[in-house]
Amino acid sequence: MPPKKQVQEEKILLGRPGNNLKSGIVGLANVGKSTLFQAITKSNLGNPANFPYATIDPEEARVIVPDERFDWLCEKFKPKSKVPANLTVYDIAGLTRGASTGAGLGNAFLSHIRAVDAIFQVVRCFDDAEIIHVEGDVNPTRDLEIIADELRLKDIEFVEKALENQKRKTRVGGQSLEVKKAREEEATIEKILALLNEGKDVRKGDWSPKEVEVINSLLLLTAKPVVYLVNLSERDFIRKKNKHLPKVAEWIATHAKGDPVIPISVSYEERLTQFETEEESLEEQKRVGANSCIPKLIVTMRKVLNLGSFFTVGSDEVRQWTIRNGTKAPQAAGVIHTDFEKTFIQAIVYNFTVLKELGDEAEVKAKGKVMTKGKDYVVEDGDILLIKAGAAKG
Ligand SMILES: Nc1nc2c(ncn2[C@@H]2O[C@H](COP(=O)(O)OP(=O)(O)OP(=O)(O)O)[C@@H](O)[C@H]2O)c(=O)[nH]1
Ligand SMILES: *[C@@H]1O[C@H](CO)[C@@H](O)[C@H](O)[C@H]1NC(C)=O
Ligand SMILES: *[C@@H]1O[C@H](CO)[C@@H](O)[C@H](O)[C@H]1NC(C)=O
Ligand SMILES: *[C@@H]1O[C@H](CO)[C@@H](O)[C@H](O)[C@H]1NC(C)=O
Ligand SMILES: *[C@@H]1O[C@H](CO)[C@@H](O)[C@H](O)[C@H]1NC(C)=O
Repeated sequence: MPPKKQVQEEKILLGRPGNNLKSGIVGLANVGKSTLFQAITKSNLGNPANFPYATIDPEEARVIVPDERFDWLCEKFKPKSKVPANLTVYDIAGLTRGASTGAGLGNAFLSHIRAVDAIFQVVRCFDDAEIIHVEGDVNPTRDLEIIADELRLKDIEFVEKALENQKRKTRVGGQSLEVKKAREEEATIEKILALLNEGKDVRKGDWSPKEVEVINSLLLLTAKPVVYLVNLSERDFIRKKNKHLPKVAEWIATHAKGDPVIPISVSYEERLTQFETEEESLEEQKRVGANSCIPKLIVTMRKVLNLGSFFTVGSDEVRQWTIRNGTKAPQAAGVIHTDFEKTFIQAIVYNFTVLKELGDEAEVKAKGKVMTKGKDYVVEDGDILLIKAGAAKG
């Protein structure tokens, strides 16, 4: 039997479009968020010797995205200027139970989460009598539950309001296109509400592209991707063992299947930032037999945000650019310069894998691996591009 013809629907990603996406560190009060944030900004990714950026303000940092391909390209082209990709990280104040109804920093806190595109959720798996836990004792699954509930309750409140507004639009009746569309949207909003009321997060739902558009317009908290960071003692981190970890893994498998979980020791990371040089820090990591998690955390965040990279190379500049998965050549060109999107002519493309394999650009050309692509080309992670664009119209 021949395969059924399928209408190829354009895939739409949950979340804000664009490439300048932001992540925020979230957790209950006193789980080590600010300490982690400091460790990130003081690490060689947040405070690199050769690049002119670091912490933007006390709550916002721009961190380099570590990428061996970029390092290799810089080594190869020895450019005057090297521009790596970056990720923005926010330190968001601690959440307390009841935030959705205004407790603690309440709504201010939740609006900070609304402003980021993805969440690092810090979970405390560390017993320390000296540090007072807001809920009395260390119980990571209860903490996970509290945060999940608060975010979901806030979404429910928001979606209920949206539904009310939508009903005002459909109440007029009739068969106009506008009303039909409003009715479809209303059905989607009801579906979202039902899912939330079942105790599920919006990002775990199965949505059509049209539904995704409605979800994206609502800026829901539980639609944002999450990377779980489990804060361990240095000792547990190094021996890769902690009595709470299996329960945490189980909770995440049940409530947030597929979301990445990264064990981290905030105090170890902080200690590593206290070395004068990167070499000394690396030596210490080698000595104790455990690597810093900060590079992994940044790379994982990029992945859950569906961000990939293309490169532009040359003796003047090697630069890593950020695009969302599925971006076509003209939009990728638009990341380099807004005008290029409109005046795009073609992209000259080869990729990192081919370059590394063949050794240099001349060889890539000689082997016929350089391609010319038009406006429908979907840029792949690792592509090396040269954009041809016309003169900007005045
Ligand atoms: N001894 C010790 N104390 C730490 C360590 N990490 C954090 N603390 C202490 O734990 C408390 C809370 O740490 P923070 O990183 O500020 O916690 P937070 O999650 O940002 O808390 P919020 O202020 O609610 O955002 C502070 O008193 C820190 O000094 C650590 O590695 N060792
Ligand atoms: C950081 O990355 C964003 C895109 O993700 C880009 O627009 C911005 O120019 C970059 N900043 C620096 C300083 O490289
Ligand atoms: C996070 O874990 C570290 C151990 O890595 C611990 O020293 C610190 O106290 C923890 N933070 C809090 C506030 O629990
Ligand atoms: C982009 O998405 C496609 C299909 O969804 C997937 O196969 C591919 O690995 C993704 N690429 C990146 C860089 O995430
Ligand atoms: C790189 O390009 C070659 C052809 O030039 C292609 O076969 C290969 O799949 C590409 N690799 C990636 C990772 O895009």
